Amino acid sequence: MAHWPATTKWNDMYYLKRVAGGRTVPVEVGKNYLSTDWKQELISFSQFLERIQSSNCSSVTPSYLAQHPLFDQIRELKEDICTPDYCFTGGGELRPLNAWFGPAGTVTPLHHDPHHNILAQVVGKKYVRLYPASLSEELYPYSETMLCNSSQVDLDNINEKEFPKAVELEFVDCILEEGEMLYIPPKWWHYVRSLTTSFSVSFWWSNNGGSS
Ligand SMILES: O=C(O)CCC(=O)C(=O)O
Repeated sequence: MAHWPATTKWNDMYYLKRVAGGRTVPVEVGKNYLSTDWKQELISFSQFLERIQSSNCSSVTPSYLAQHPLFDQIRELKEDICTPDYCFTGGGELRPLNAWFGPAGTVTPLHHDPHHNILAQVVGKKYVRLYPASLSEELYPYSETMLCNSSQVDLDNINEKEFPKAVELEFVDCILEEGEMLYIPPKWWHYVRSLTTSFSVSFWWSNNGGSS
């Protein structure tokens, strides 16, 4: 990623404000999308940048610009990104790129997606934990259709009585550092926590003719 213009430009809040400040974006507010206090708000990108700055110096619940196709909305930011060649393996289709931007402490709870994924870390760092797709039963997915790709297990506070099978499972984890990309295979469970202000881009693609 060293050649991406984003790696130098997106650390500069004034640049982000200049190219995107006046635009409206949806942000998630609350512990995470599975918690009862969770909601979405539409605010200007400038307001969001201010929230990131104040969130990093207080304990307020972080706002998270999560899984949003920001690059379809703001051409300048799209031009700062280079799609990795890996995304064209398999001959399938690249889906709209998603932005994941927020302060330290945002959490994307354990879930899986049907696509190949390269998660590219442009600004800051994140803790990422992965469990193989084969462990679905041990991770207690929700039964509701809307949430059936999410686990009921809260990795920050595992309820051992309710979810005993989740306790001793092996996993792989890493700290995804600025300038690094991580490949996440289809249906692999992943949990992500930002350790600093963090701006990532996810590239999702499918195999030719397949749903995964
Ligand atoms: O970075 C995050 O918070 C979550 C990323 C993710 O879930 C994804 O790329 O599919």
